[in-house]
Amino acid sequence: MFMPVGTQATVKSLQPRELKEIGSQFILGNTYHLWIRPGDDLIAKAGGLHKFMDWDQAILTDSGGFQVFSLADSRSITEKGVTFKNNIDGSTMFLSPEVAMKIQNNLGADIIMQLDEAVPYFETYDYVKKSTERSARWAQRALEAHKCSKQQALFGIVQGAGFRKLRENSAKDLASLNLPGYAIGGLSVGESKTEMNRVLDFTTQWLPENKPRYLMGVGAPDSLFDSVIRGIDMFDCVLPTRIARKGSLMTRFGRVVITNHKYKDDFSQLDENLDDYASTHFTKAYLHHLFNTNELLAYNLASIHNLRYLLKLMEDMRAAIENDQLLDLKEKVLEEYGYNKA
Ligand code: PRF
Repeated sequence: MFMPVGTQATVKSLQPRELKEIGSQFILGNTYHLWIRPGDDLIAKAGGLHKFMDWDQAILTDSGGFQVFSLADSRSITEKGVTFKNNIDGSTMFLSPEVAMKIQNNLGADIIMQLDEAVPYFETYDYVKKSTERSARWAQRALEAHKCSKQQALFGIVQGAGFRKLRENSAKDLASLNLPGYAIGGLSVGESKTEMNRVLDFTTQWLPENKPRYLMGVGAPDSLFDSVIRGIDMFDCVLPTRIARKGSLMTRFGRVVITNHKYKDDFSQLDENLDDYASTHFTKAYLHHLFNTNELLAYNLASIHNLRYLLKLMEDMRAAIENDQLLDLKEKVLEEYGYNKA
């Protein structure tokens, strides 16, 4: 499955009912951002994140571990946790495995993530080893802090960058905690696709087969196929909604940059093969016009379209798996999308 990203308790420009209509069963929220604004206490007071944002399907919240990576210039890490300089008002904030659990217990998501450090891919072996072992200890602490609340499934996050032995140790450490699911982190952070596949090739074997495996931050069609083939079940990514807001549409025949002049008077549907509201009601010329005049509806329609493209792709993959036709589907979809062109 693919989870649209709703960092700030909203998938940018979409109403929850629109998300439901395109078949989204899960969305992803973010501990760090919701902790800063509006605060997890406020969301608890509102009755939890589902109620606050009126989303009656499932939610997964990420732990803040990605911000340890992306806000590297304004944070410091010790065994205890991570001190951040709040990027909104400059104040100092402390996030530990226990605090990340408390925040996520308050938010009330269905799946919650341990605090980890998403390690930069090209760090030295010594640093990655130190960081990955610390993340495994943080998983243990998260589990202890979480024991009182069995409603929420706690997932651990495998790190270890490109080092086989460190990935193996990390996966085995987490597997020994008998968690309900496992994520693979620290990928899609600047390494090549070949590198990512190489790491997946040796990492998934250490994770239990009967528990979901979640590859964090991946959403390009070719990577989705490559990862599902290697045993991954769940994904999230800002890609479809982020590129949508820049006017880039994911379609059966590849990316359509709708701001391109050639779409000015193209009255064909956004995508003849998709069944969502945006694709079935509007022409390329209309969306081109909306982007050209900076109209807000542009973001909504393009985002609905791209998310539906990916959710449908996952539906097709699930059906293909049932029929043992995943490799055929991969070849057809990627060929049409234009990946195999020299
Ligand atoms: N850790 C956490 N969130 C993440 C990642 C990670 O490694 C990634 C890496 N692609 C995306 N989101 N906690």
